Amino acid sequence: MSPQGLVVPETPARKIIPLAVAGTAASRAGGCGTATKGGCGSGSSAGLPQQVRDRVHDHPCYSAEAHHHFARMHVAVAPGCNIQCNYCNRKYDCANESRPGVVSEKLTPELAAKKVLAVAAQIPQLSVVGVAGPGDALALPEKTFRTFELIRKAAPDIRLCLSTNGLALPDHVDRIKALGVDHVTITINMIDPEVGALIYPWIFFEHKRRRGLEAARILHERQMQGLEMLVAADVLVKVNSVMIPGINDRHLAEVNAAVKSRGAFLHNIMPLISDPAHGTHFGLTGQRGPTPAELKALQDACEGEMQMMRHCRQCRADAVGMLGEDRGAEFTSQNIDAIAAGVDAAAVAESRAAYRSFVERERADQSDAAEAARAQLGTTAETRLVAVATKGSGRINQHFGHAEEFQMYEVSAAGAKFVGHRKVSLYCQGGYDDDEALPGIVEALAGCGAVFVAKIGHCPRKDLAAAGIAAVEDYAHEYIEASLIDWFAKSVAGAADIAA
Ligand code: CLF
Ligand code: SF4
Repeated sequence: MSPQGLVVPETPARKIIPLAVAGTAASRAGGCGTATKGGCGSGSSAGLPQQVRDRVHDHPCYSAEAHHHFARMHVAVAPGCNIQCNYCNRKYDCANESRPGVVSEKLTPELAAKKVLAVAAQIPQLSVVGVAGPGDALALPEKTFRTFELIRKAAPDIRLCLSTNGLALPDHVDRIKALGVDHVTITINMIDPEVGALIYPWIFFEHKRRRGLEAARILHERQMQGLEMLVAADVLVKVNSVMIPGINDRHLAEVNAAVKSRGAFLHNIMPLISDPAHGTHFGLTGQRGPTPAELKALQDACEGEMQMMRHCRQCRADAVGMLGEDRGAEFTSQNIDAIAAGVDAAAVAESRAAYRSFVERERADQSDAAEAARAQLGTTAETRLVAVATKGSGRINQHFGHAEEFQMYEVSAAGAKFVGHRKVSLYCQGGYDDDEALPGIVEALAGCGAVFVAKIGHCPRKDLAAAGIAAVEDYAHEYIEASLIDWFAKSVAGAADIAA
């Protein structure tokens, strides 16, 4: 049964799952959430101790699988910063954890807590609230901590998350732990101060502005100290690194090894976003960001050292909703009061719990389906890169024309592995300029053997085919992983319609 008030995906009879397996899944309804039998790709929690799995199971950033089902929100309570990054313009959000582009509406801790209740009442998928800017969460820590206190009281089951540049971190680890903040992100772009001096023109530390090598050395030491203290306190640490070609791209493998050896849980290497319009030092001096291929090559090279996050959407400091969507505009300081008025916090918490139970069953079923599909796979050395149009829930449930991004999977004898996403312009624009967007979308999907969609029109299907990309509608509304594996098994056997 679906949680009250929640629209859950339809579950059409699957063509690819033996009945006996579906029965097994049903009998595990409400089970312990062992949803990762492997194959989920980056961020998979397979192989982790159960206690750690439980802590990342519903965190959309710490678990690639969870990001299909759970939402996050950021509360923009931290306006100030204690360092300067060359990719940041203070007019915009902190680029460590959010995309520069639009200034967030700053909130007081009280308003932030109210906003969490308002959002939770409308988005039962909400599992985590983070403070990620628009400056640094620990530059003015009292606002951040007061916010966490209020949220903890109002919605104790929601996870708390914090993102910081790390400079002030060693001073606050005890408080972070005491407040029950179980997930902390540190942005670490270098371990060599020579590299750091090219990224950070100054820091403000112990009442003094420091520059150059001295600044980078202090920042590095504080980041490593903070990371070690968090790990010792049993807080899960994710490290974000901004990949800056020519500056730290070759250096990030060393960063990866250094943070892994200190116990970081997950590494998220993000592309530099650089645009002269943002007015940043890098934007104005023509520093480019990495290409998707360069980013993937670095992530691949670092994989194996530790878990790599590949599903980051570089969201805003006031982002709300599933990763890849932003419903922040629905919740402004003007309407939060009205939405929050009359919200019954206990009923909302019940609705979240019901949604979690539903997702548990769904994830177990998806996992069993993928396992059953994998049984068809032989020992082929072939791989296929494919794109999927999805609105979430781990299903192929979006029309080609409605997709603003495609999730990318690499399918091989090992299963279907999530390897990232590609953003595109919306194809379906109500009949206006539809065709103009198409060449860009086809280009963005270059290298894919197929694109899986809930539906697609004749015109884009034809253009994709001309580019060697098969449009596949056969698995509409079915599970992504099981469908891709099934398609791959058939395509390797020569039975599927592959244009490549
Ligand atoms: Fe927010 Fe960051 Fe927590 Fe996630 S985001 S504070 S860990 S709840 Fe996630 Fe957004 Fe990427 Fe950050 S997709 S930018 S990694
Ligand atoms: Fe900007 Fe964030 Fe860097 Fe501070 S830490 S300068 S807010 S990108």
